Amino acid sequence: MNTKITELLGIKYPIIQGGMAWIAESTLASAVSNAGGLGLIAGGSAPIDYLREQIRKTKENVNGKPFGVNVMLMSPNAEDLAKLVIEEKVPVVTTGAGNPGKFIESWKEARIKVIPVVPSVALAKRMERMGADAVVAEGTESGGHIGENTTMCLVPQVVDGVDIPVIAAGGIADGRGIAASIMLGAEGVQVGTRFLAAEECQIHPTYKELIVKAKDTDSIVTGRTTGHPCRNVKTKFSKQLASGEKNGSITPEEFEEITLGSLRKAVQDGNLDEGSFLCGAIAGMITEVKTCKEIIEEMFSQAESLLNE
Ligand code: TUI
Repeated sequence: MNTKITELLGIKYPIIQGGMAWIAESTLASAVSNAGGLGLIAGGSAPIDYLREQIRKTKENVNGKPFGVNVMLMSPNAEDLAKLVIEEKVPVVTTGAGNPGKFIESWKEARIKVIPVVPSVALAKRMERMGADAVVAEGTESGGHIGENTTMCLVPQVVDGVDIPVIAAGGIADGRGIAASIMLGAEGVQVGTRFLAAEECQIHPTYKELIVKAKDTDSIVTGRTTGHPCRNVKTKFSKQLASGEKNGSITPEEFEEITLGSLRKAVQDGNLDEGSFLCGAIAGMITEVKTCKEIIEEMFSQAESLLNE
């Protein structure tokens, strides 16, 4: 499938992997890039030396194929990572959880393709004016930190609002989601949750099992009281957080304290009592662990037959 995104990024399939903090490291990123998509290393709030090593490992693994780094703008390391991607000549940068405006000029000077993730038309327009090459329009179906608008409503409005290519994200895990995104005017998709259940994804087995066993109603949003809503798998822990926020027994400050480090506890320890297992609302549709190559090829073979009907 050739689109403006395959052309812009020099990839076979118009699919980029979500920049999942603590999760998206060189093994997953390399597998996605080697399968013809764009694999990403997530900066999250990881130390710079660790990220430099992950970038170098990925370069070795992908044999000249493109890959990217996601800069999470709320991280205290965002400034240092913004410099590191230039030093390391990373081909593509995506950003999340903020406005990357102040970094765009230096990234463009370094010939980096810049693709901010946006939750609104206003921010998409601002990013276009500042020189972004494309945007990811991410609906509230996504995992992790989310905006309010849905993929179905947000994507066509962003498509109408900007001239740069738009990548759809949030709730996409099979070929139907890709075909629908193309119908909404997107030139590609960003997929996170489906890759949680990839063989190459290095998360704790308990995390993968939660994704594979999830039903349609098994995601829940916590953190609304803090201003940073986050979609996760429904567990006893996340349900207690959500109900504590609702009835006022957990203050926003207490919420921040309880959830500090909770993503690491999920990803590395599979800790069901204190871990935040971030996932998108589409987790219920995912029932099998497969390789990235199988996932991507199946998604596009289904999408192409639907689009050619
Ligand atoms: O960033 C994400 N998803 C994430 S980041 C993350 S780590 C984190 N954990 C807890 C709280 C906050 C972060 C886990 N998942 N997706 C992209 C995304 N970007 N979603 C929403 C936004 C966003 C929000 C506001 C982008 C820009 C923005 O701009 C506000 C402004 O400054 O104009």
